[in-house]
Amino acid sequence: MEDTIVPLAQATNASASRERLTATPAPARPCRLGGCASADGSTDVPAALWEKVKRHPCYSVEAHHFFARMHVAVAPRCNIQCHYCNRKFDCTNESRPGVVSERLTPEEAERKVLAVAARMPQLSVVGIAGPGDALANAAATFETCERIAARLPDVSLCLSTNGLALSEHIDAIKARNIGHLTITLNALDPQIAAQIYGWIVIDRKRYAGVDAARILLDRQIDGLKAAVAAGLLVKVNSVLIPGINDRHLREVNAEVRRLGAFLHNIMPLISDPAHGTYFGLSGQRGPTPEELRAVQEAVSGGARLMMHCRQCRADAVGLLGDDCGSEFGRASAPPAASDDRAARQAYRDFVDREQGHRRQASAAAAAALKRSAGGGGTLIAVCTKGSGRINQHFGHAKEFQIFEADRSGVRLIGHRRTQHYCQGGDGDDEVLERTIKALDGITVVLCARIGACPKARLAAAGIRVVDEYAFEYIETAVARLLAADAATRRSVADIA
Ligand code: CLF
Ligand code: SF4
Repeated sequence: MEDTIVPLAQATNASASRERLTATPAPARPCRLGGCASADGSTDVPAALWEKVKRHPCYSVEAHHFFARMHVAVAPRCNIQCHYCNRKFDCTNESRPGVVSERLTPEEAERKVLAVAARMPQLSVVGIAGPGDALANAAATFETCERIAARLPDVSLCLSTNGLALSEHIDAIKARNIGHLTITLNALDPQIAAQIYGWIVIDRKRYAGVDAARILLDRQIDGLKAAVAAGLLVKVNSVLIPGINDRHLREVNAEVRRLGAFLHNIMPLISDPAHGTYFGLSGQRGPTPEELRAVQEAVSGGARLMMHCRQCRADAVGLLGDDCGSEFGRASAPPAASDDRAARQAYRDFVDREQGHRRQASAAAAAALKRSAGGGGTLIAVCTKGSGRINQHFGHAKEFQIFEADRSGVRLIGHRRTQHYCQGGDGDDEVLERTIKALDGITVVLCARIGACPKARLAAAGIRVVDEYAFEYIETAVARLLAADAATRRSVADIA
């Protein structure tokens, strides 16, 4: 737990030491990908919308450095069959494959949420994302939302759905003050959709083929329109499936924008025969990171893109990318007495101050990069456990956040997974080799600390690891690094 979350007291002290900085918002940075999930926070979305996203780690890149979400797995059934899903595994729409540890009743979900809230002041959102479809389990979903709203009114509620049953539940969603909704929309064309879905069920009747696809798409679009009209903040997820919908997603993105969704999340298909899915067993592969990036670039200028999705489990808990769900279960019990609402408010006050400081640092970094960065983008991998800082040892990283830096600024463009290299004080060579592969194309790794051996091994693979900027803001560190490199190049040129 200590590794995943900045303790409140520590975070507050860190903030106090930086009180001399003022909370000046940074100017919006241009982004080649057309705006990335409210990358700059309060400056790149209208004020009313910012209030709705500023503590949602999926809807705001900035929020994802600070705030945690948790999923409660109260929705086991599904009303459609996606070719990338096996019922024994998490909903691929909103999770990475992996069996949900346990399914919960609404009552169990309430207890688990209270237990997490008591230990995690960063908790800001509770979502229902499977393992089936939230609205194919409407009674359990809504009872869970009611229970959580009654106990934790300051925590937001979020649902994920395939959209088949959405229109009929819009009023119920609104009535329960569920403000954020994700709809998975993989295609607009029924011929393409028919290659993605096996069947759908409506009123106990099963449909298949293009007919099923047409019904599903009509309902998804109707639901999306109704959700937007009802004032919900809608995110659309699309699974990128090479050879099936890769060329089509530009059209989907344009429609997502036209229909008024806030965000479009293009996620890579996760396909593995071991998961027992239709795609996994039929050899349908997922996209490479380059293919995903190419599609994201191709939709540039359309709907705002989410670039920091972790395709999390249907029972995930914690900051995105740092799941601590295994620490909580059905048996987790909230403490007898806990003033966790006050702790959440104190943490939110800290984050408000910290984000102000961070925006100011980002603005200074962007100005510095205009002077020092080259024209081409530099890809930098960062070890972080949150707060937008370089605050994790290389050997403790389970993922690297990937940033691109050029004259227009520093942008989060994704993440790459790895495993803990450091195993009880010793490094695992096999893990290091896999990590080097995962860092393909990365120029520099920024971390809080690294040992001499792994540093040398990475250097031999052409990857520089820098730990001089430990605990600095990521943007500040990147700007200082590139400025130092530019100064070195100038000195070398002078000598030559
Ligand atoms: Fe959960 Fe989804 Fe709500 Fe977030 S996840 S229901 S919107 S609270 Fe987030 Fe996870 Fe990606 Fe989903 S990182 S899979 S987008
Ligand atoms: Fe699986 Fe989710 Fe698709 Fe249902 S909607 S089949 S649970 S991926």
